[in-house]
Amino acid sequence: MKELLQVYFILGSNNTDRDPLIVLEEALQGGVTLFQFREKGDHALQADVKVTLAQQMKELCHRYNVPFIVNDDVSLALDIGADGVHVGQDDMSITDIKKRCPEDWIVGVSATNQSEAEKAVADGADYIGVGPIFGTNTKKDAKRPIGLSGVKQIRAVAPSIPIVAIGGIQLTDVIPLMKVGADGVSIISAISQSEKPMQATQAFARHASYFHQGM
Ligand code: 3NM
Repeated sequence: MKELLQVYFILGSNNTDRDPLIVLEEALQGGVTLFQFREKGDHALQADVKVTLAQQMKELCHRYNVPFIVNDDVSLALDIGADGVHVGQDDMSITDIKKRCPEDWIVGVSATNQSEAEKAVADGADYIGVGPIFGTNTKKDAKRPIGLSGVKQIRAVAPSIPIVAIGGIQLTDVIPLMKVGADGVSIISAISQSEKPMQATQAFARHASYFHQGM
């Protein structure tokens, strides 16, 4: 799981001005390790159009042997045969998801503080998304940034759960975040808004693996 979190790309149709399938494919070519479909916020697609895009993205990820995770929408994830879900604190509980989902599903949850992280561990989450680390324009209702010290504090109470850091992350943040206990980074705009998503992803992958190889 920790290796899958190294370059965790998240994308919805409104995170790019280009065709999201092309952006996703370029990122996959650059070395995305795990992908999350997150169709939320202004102009988010609904109903059939959302399902179709999700299906196309899943097929694309599978062509590159990258697991495909759905944000929040457990029914959609089950319907289209996704590899897991990521939920927030206000969504379906990990316990309820685990009752409904295939055994090999990846189930992740967001955690902003130590108590949310401890609960995620107790509930059996496969990983936690810790953040927001920095300010972000991508999520309008993001909480107050917790910085590197927030990751360090969460790592102290949850020593073994896989942690992916999220929120405003740029390339130069990767190694500092891994030094304080993150196993990987979750990125939207630094890849989706890049003029060259493949090269941007390659750079994230290089920084993450550089750290893993013992620097
Ligand atoms: N969740 P970017 S921050 C989707 O704190 C999301 O849980 C967050 O986008 C959290 O890489 C965030 O463009 C936005 O900042 C991440």
